[in-house]
Amino acid sequence: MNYEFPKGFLWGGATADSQYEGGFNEGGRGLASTDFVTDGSHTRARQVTYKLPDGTTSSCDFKKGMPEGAIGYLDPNEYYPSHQAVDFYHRYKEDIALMAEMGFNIYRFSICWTRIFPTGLEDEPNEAGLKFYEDVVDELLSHGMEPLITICHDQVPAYLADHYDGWSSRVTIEAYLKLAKALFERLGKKVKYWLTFNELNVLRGYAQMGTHSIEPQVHYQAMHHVFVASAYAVKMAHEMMPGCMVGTMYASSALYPLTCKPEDMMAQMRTRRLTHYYSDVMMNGCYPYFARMMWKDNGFTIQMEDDDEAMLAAYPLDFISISYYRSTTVNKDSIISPIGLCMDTNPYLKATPWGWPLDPLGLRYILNELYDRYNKPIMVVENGLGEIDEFVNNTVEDDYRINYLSDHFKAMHDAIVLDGVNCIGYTMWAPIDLVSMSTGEMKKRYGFVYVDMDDKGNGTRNRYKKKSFEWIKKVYTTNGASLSEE
Ligand code: BGP
Repeated sequence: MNYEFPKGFLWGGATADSQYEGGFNEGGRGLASTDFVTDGSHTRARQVTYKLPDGTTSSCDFKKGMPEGAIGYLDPNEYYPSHQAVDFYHRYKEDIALMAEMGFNIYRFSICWTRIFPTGLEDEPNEAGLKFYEDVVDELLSHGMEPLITICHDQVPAYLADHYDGWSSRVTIEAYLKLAKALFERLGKKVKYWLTFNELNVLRGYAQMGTHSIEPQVHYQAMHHVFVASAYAVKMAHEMMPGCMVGTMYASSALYPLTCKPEDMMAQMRTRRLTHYYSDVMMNGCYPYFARMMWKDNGFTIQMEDDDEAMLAAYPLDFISISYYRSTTVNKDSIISPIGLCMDTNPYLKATPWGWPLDPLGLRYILNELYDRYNKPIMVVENGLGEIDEFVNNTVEDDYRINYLSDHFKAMHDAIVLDGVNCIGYTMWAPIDLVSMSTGEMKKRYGFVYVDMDDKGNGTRNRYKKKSFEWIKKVYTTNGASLSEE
């Protein structure tokens, strides 16, 4: 089989500021909600630490809410991985050179909101923050790489979370649009591809949404504000940067019924709708009919302003982007979170040490499912294998990573070439080892490049090429053709 991809296919990697960048108190940067999130482990969830109005301190799961009036708090006895992360802030030139060496023609990174607006409410952007990202963009362009920018990756300025309850408030819409405008003004001539949000369908709680409550009523109202903010950002982007492409990213595990029992099929359909809820609004420009049924059945009231629905209709996204790591099963007795998440495994599939089922064909499945539904270009902007690497003789023999990616690339190729899906690019998560989002661990590694750092942030943070480095270089520089020999 010839696995060469269509000419012009974009190949690269993806990272997020809170897991990669560090420099949390440099360049005038303000505190972000993610700066209060501690490390975790297989058994202990990551915690966000906070202070109550009476001065006492406590913590809770980072995806949960925290008591009303509580504010983010840095405990000197805790380790907060976002503060230094793996130090892209000081090492971006070295990292971008490594990416170029691997043959990337695109690199996806996210903006730390509080580098540009330290509280979210300033009238003018922070020059040092804008300059940092402009330097990153210039460095990419000098190596022939397209920047793909995620405007907001799972965070809000801590000030907006503490004083306005984050996305519960329309103040956060205004603050977000100020951020978008500052970025479009400064980088618009150099950057064509933009994502308004990351994994928007699974955002939750204080760390990601800035909300103190995770009650579904609060969540769905906050999400309405996110949808509206995204629509206004699309409008602004089209006006300020003609020819640009704006998308949003959705966490897109394939979802299978556990059996063909009609009850399991119904459970699959119902659960799937809770995910499509988010992408339908932004791709089709209106809430799907089942959204209104869901609000009614649960007694939710979504407050809208007069123009909101017209904005959603007028400014749908130009393309859809997804993360794909795993598939999931569901049955009539599955526990489904209020936002539609189900994490059941699959008896036919092996899983990673973190229990994520390995399912390359699921990528072909989801690409078809989304292209059938929206018929707009798709980009896979996250996919990769989190594994425990053994660092020996300054390298890692990571054949498991090569096998995982090879299988997923072939499935993506088949979706494009055999099924006709218009998938235009792929950015692998994460080309250089960084901190895990779900656990805050360093030992859950994804990269082609090993970073000398442990779960508590100890280490030189020096970079070392793994075996997969040369392999990916061959895949990317032959536009997939080298896969034909495997
Ligand atoms: C997605 C996030 C990323 C990233 C990835 C891998 O949910 O968008 O930020 O971290 O998952 O997950 P983890 O780091 O938990 O292994």
